Amino acid sequence: MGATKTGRDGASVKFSGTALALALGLIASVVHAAPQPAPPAGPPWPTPAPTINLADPAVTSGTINGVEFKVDKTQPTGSGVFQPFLRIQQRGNEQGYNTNTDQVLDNVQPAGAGQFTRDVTFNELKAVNGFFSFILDINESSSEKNRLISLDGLKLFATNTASQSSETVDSSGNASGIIGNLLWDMDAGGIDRYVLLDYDRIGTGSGASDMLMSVPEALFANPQGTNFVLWSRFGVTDSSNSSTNTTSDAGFEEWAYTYTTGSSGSTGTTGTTGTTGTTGTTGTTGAVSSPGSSSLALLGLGMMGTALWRRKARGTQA
Ligand SMILES: [Ca+2]
Ligand SMILES: [Ca+2]
Ligand SMILES: [Ca+2]
Repeated sequence: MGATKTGRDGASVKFSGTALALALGLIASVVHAAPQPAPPAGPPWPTPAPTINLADPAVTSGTINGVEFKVDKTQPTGSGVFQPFLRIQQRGNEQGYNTNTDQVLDNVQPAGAGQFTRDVTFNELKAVNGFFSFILDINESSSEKNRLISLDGLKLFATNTASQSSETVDSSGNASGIIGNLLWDMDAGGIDRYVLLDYDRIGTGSGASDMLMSVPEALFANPQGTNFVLWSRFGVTDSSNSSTNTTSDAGFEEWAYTYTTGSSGSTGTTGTTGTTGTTGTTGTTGAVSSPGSSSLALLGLGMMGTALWRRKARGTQA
């Protein structure tokens, strides 16, 4: 503090020097302001790094254990089948699996037949071009901080037990009481994987654009169960920086299965068989040709008339 005792003049000189330095700095910054630095490619990504980063604008798809995850903004159309079967919602992190039973884990209620959370049979699913297609519609707040969400757990089961209700979880908090044959696991082999999603890139609203998950047909070839169960968990991976978080917030996340109805094309071929029936009608037209003899007679009369007129005309001239 001894330096402050320099006296009023000294302090004044010191202040002027600072003011001058500030002024020079401003001029310098104005002079060097011409080239603007490029904006960052995306938010600082969370650690550990995502297995597939679908929030990164440079990434469009990735594969985990043969299942592809892809940014897909195709809206379901009238020509295809689009069936939601699981809605999950909770702040922080959330998990659930499709069942007809109400109030299981973080499933959105009501559950049951005709609802958005329900049992699904393998008979309902249909592979097109070798893949079963599932669509994920996320709903997060659109703010820079909250728009990210991590898909941390995903398991596919076959089961003969409908309307399951287990809420048992393991030491990591993942559902562990689902009865069935495990067909696929994102974290298979004891490796913790996750997919990072960005609401601003993937879902611009409920029922709009989505992420597409393509499951190879072979995976469901011999499921050993009549019912299909999908369990998923979101928001467990939390980013370590203060500008973003990957936890769950806002509205529900929704899974649906979808496929295009290529069978309508073959129905069109059946229509062609109907044309053969029309050929039969042509035969009937042949029968109508008998009254046509009268028109032939009329034609004959007409020709006679013309001949008479010619003769008459010739006669007048002679
Ligand atoms: Ca979020
Ligand atoms: Ca995981
Ligand atoms: Ca959400």
